[in-house]
Amino acid sequence: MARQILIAGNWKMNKGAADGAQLIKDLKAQFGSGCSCCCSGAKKPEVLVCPTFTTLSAVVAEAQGSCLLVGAQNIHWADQGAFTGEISGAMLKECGVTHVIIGHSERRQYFGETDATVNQRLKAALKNGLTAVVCVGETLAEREAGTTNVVVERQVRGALADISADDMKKVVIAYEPVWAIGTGKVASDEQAQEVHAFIRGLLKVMFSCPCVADSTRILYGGSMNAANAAGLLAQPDIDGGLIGGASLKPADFATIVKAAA
Ligand code: 3PY
Repeated sequence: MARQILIAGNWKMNKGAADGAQLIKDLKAQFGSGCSCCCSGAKKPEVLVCPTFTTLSAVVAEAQGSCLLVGAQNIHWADQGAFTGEISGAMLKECGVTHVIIGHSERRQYFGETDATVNQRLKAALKNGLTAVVCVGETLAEREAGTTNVVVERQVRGALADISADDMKKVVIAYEPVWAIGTGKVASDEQAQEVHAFIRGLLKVMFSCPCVADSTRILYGGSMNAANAAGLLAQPDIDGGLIGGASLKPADFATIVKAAA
């Protein structure tokens, strides 16, 4: 099954509203009017940018009329209430976002995110009609101990607990080996493909409908950049990328999008 490629930029805690809007202007200039590099031709990668909460509205406004999609980097499971520092799905929708990243390893590592909270956040995203990019990935110690598949399986099963085959239409999985995040180290094409194929096989086991495994997009994340994107994106089970630092550089991000087209 042909899966539409998704190239997603995770801006992390970078770019305030003015800088974020400027980055969108620069991206539009890279893509040409109407984002021709990603909106024309037979293959049309989706392009998503995920700024900080306070930058969302400015970026949504600047992205209007272009092919750029806008997402957030987190969502709380409650609709409202005493959850200092959190944000609800309704609030994100009010800003005009359509996507949200959930369970990034930085959230798991620094903010106590667990498989259970990832699952709660995912349910909130789906309830609010948002497409979720759910992140999984092993640490270096786990890889060296030979437990990559065990860890990734636990994370995927935990994140997707009680999620139906129908819900999966709005779920994207991002495999991001923790040892490749912010380190400049990248999984080889083969290492990445191996885990992606494992995740797809797992989805086959988890969902009785085979179309779930065939149609769910699995992105690679972790130091994907303009130089290594083409090799990674050529792998049969890699359906796009979740890009950190390179998504802040318009020319590099555009190169990655072009590599996917
Ligand atoms: C990275 O590429 O470093 C990322 O964390 C993408 O989410």
